[in-house]
Amino acid sequence: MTALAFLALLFPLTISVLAQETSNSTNAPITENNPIRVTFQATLQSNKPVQGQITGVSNDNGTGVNFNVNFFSFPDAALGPFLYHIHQYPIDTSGNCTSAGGHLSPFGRAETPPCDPTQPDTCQPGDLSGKHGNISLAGEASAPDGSGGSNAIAAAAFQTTYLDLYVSTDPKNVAYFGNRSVVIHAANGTRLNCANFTQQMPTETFGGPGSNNTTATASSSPTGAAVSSLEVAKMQVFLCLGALTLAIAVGFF
Ligand SMILES: *[C@@H]1O[C@H](CO)[C@@H](O)[C@H](O)[C@H]1NC(C)=O
Ligand SMILES: *[C@@H]1O[C@H](CO)[C@@H](O)[C@H](O)[C@H]1NC(C)=O
Ligand SMILES: *[C@@H]1O[C@H](CO)[C@@H](O)[C@H](O)[C@H]1NC(C)=O
Ligand SMILES: *[C@@H]1O[C@H](CO)[C@@H](O)[C@H](O)[C@H]1NC(C)=O
Ligand SMILES: *[C@@H]1O[C@H](CO)[C@@H](O)[C@H](O)[C@H]1NC(C)=O
Ligand SMILES: *[C@@H]1O[C@H](CO)[C@@H](O)[C@H](O)[C@H]1NC(C)=O
Ligand SMILES: *[C@@H]1O[C@H](CO)[C@@H](O)[C@H](O)[C@H]1NC(C)=O
Ligand SMILES: *[C@@H]1O[C@H](CO)[C@@H](O)[C@H](O)[C@H]1NC(C)=O
Ligand SMILES: *[C@@H]1O[C@H](CO)[C@@H](O)[C@H](O)[C@H]1NC(C)=O
Ligand SMILES: [Cu+2]
Repeated sequence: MTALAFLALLFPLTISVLAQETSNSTNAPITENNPIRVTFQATLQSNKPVQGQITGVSNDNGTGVNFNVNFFSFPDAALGPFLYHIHQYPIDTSGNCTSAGGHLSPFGRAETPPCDPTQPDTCQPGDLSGKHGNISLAGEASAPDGSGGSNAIAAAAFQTTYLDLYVSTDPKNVAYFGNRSVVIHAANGTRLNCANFTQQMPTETFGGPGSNNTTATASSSPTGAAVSSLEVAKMQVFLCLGALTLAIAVGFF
């Protein structure tokens, strides 16, 4: 009797331990040493419901990415609360949001259980609305993680800013989002609209090319974006040397 009760108690415990052991999911680390002020923006497609854009700029100290979210022209508040995520793949040329694949989740975190915003490192890095709040047009959206985000809901517009510590602007980081996409969903999961993230040149206020100050451009040059003429010159010299070596080798043998 007691043994049976004991076993009955033990059984679900064993299952849960087993489940934890077979899951490869690890918590997301805070991203550090992101190349600073590198900006990626995704602008929703004009021929689909919901308009606007989301912009991610790596933080000035290299830790995490500051997001500015600006969505409007929602079809119907009743289809909400709306969700949005960074998805794994870019959008295909036809704009079909299915092509985005699943959420950016480089550490094996599955869709369930739902993200607990008080433990954002346990969430999928791409689950931005899970970590920073759903889009509810009925009232003020919350920033449940206390990330200091400010939320203001106009009639049918959603605007928020927050620092996300788990995605990266560094292409060498598995949580890099610069070559991926954003998808906005109705509450039932339907993909309403989506867009590729594309890299933006640093703005004038950041002393980038817009400020016509070449000194500043060099220091804030985004990784892999522009190859300087010096770099091109170096490459040409390298190629010439290579050709020369080849010519000598062919001549000799
Ligand atoms: C765990 O990792 C193994 C080997 O890397 C893989 O075959 C398996 O599919 C992973 N399981 C989950 C739940 O991700
Ligand atoms: C970087 O700045 C953010 C606030 O913008 C702060 O939360 C974080 O702790 C800082 N990280 C480091 C390593 O200083
Ligand atoms: C998204 O990016 C991919 C890869 O760069 C490109 O092939 C595709 O056309 C883009 N999709 C849209 C809708 O712009
Ligand atoms: C988008 O792609 C999915 C999967 O390939 C397909 O089932 C669906 O019909 C496509 N939607 C459109 C509008 O082409
Ligand atoms: C995006 O970049 C990451 C990091 O460099 C890479 O692992 C991933 O394969 C890339 N994804 C696509 C769709 O190009
Ligand atoms: C966000 O919306 C989803 C889908 O409607 C829901 O499952 C989830 O509980 C909501 N999260 C919060 C914090 O309201
Ligand atoms: C979700 O809602 C949309 C809009 O009302 C509807 O067209 C679609 O069929 C629904 N999808 C599911 C899976 O319920
Ligand atoms: C570019 O530099 C010139 C000379 O320093 C200055 O007069 C001009 O206002 C600058 N333009 C911009 C867009 O900053
Ligand atoms: C250009 O930017 C650099 C670095 O921010 C600064 O030191 C320099 O004074 C600037 N030059 C001009 C002409 O504004
Ligand atoms: Cu999504």
